[in-house]
Amino acid sequence: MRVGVFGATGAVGKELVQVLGDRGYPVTELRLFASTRSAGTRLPTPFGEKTVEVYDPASPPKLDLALLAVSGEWSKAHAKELVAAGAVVVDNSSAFRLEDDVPLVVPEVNAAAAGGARLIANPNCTTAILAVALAPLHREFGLKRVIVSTYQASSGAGAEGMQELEDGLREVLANGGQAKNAVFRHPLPMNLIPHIDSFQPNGYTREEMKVTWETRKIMGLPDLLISCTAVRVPTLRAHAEAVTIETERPVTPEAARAVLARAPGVKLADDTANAVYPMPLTASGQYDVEAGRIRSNPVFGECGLDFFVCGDQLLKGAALNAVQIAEALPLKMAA
Ligand code: 2RA
Repeated sequence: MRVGVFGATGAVGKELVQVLGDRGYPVTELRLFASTRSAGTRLPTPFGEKTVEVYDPASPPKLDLALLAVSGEWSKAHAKELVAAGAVVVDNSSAFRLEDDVPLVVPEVNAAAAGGARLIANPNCTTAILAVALAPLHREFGLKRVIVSTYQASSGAGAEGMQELEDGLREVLANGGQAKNAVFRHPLPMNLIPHIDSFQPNGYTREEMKVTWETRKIMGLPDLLISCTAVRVPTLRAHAEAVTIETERPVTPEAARAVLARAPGVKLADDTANAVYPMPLTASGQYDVEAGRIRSNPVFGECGLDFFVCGDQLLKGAALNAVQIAEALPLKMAA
């Protein structure tokens, strides 16, 4: 496959290249695209050293697969051009996620939705991490209500967000006072920020509403009652989520554990006697989403369950999911 990675120098772009290599994706030619600032940079990749190029809309490259880790505006402007030039496009941005004719895919949940589509949307990281654990529970017990609180790492704001956290921590530890902030709305070190993306008229942030809108679409449950509080926390690259569900049918922690233990993409981390539970430190760098702290929720009685999940935001939340989508497609090399 002739593969192009767009936004190749960003946090997700770099992971895309690495995941393609790690999973042995059949790449015959890899092209890296980024902004003019990075043009000409030579980057080591699992497919040899590559030179970063600038995309020219006047002559789109001949690709079989284009993986986009760029802004929504860029995707809106150029994704369909790439499709017209012969590529299947997997887009990480929010540009097309809610369009009826664009599948929004988490392969463990709805791989078939990709069908023969030539433009496929990759969900928001928080949604993808949640969906791999919610879907098997829904299949077994039926979901009625879902309440989520997130603990989202700095990587959700890209390489700049991670850098701002690292610089800020160093500054605060060395000199005290407050860290500077430009990427985040407030300093992140020693802080939590319950504000990710813009506030909506209903009082939720767009990040919170993405969890609602996208989970409904991926799971094919347009009326699912689901609410989210999204919080940025000073961790580097794994998002954690505390989840409460009310189910249609009775659920026990043992039964939920058994379901999650065999769910693809999930790793059970639920041994409280030995202090084993999902954490950013253990989930970072892993493909699977950790699930644990599974217990009955007394508010919803025999149909109530609480649990905690944690997944690498740059992998299952972005690059890994995009490559899994590509793997699930019936892709053929263009002539
Ligand atoms: C965040 N979900 O964590 C966003 C990134 N896609 O900021």
